[in-house]
Amino acid sequence: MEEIILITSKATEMASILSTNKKRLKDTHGKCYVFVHSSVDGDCVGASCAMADALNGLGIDTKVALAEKIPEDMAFMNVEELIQYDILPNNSEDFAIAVDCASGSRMGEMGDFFEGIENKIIIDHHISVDPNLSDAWIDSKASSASEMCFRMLLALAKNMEVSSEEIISKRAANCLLTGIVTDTGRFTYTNTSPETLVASGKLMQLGGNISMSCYYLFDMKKKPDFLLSNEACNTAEFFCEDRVAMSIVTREMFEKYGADEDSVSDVAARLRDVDSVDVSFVLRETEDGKIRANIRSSSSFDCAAFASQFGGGGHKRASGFTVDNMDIEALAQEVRRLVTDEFESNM
Ligand SMILES: [Mn+2]
Repeated sequence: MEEIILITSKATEMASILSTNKKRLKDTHGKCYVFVHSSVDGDCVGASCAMADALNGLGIDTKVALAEKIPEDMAFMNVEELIQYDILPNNSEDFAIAVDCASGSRMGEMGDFFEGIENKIIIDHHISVDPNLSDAWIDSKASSASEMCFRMLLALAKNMEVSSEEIISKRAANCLLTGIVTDTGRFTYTNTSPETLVASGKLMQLGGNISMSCYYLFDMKKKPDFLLSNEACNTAEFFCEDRVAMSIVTREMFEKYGADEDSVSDVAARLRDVDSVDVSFVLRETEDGKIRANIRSSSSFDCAAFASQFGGGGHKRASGFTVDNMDIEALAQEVRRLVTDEFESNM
């Protein structure tokens, strides 16, 4: 049986770019910023905060640049001090690391700040930029950005001739494990590889706590959120011979229960799990007047390709998009039409 190797050549390349910049940042008093996508999730928060924690420990002044507050259910990660919410003027000495996304267009209000920094690396498991860019490590087979960041930090430890415990604190290990748990759906999605499990075992040894992450990110629900999630399931429509499910969640429904913005984040997966369903959609009106769509599939239906028609992206079995200036019923009608066409012609 082949030995499972976590430190690959790309992990090593990223680590060596970081060590080179460590010296430069120290000499010039530049700062390092870690950037993530908007509508944050456990993976991008976990990966970015673990990076900031580890790099600060190595003497690189690092913050996670975030335009939005992290959700309350991630408070257990205890990372507030690592986050900077202000957008600062660009300093030519700064260094940027994009994790779980590859360009400013995915970063909301932080996008221009990221694009304005010249020296940067990208660590991402979504395919959105040329994977051959020298300063990018794009691995669509990796379970999560957190798994990739863990492997990069192991390479960095090796490069600096220190132990992994010295670079990866208990908090960082817990952040990384939380990211892996999030993006693998607690190790149940097909992106869970032998490498993912070995990495997770090592992160447990470093202090990560799987059951805690699972409780806060998957199981714990506030009552208003639980009630809205149930209503979103109960009012879902099924079409294309029950192979498609769609739920529409309006502001009115949120207000009826006083439920949080992400209270329906589990609904797409619950609908997808119905045995006849190949693909599920949840459309919800956001607080800022947009419509957010989440798509999940259990079959060959390509969620990322579907989302790209609306300027979104993601993975084959899970994706999303956001639209502006559109009525939710009109969007639902458009989604019904497109998905019905696709089922009638290809599926
Ligand atoms: Mn991710």
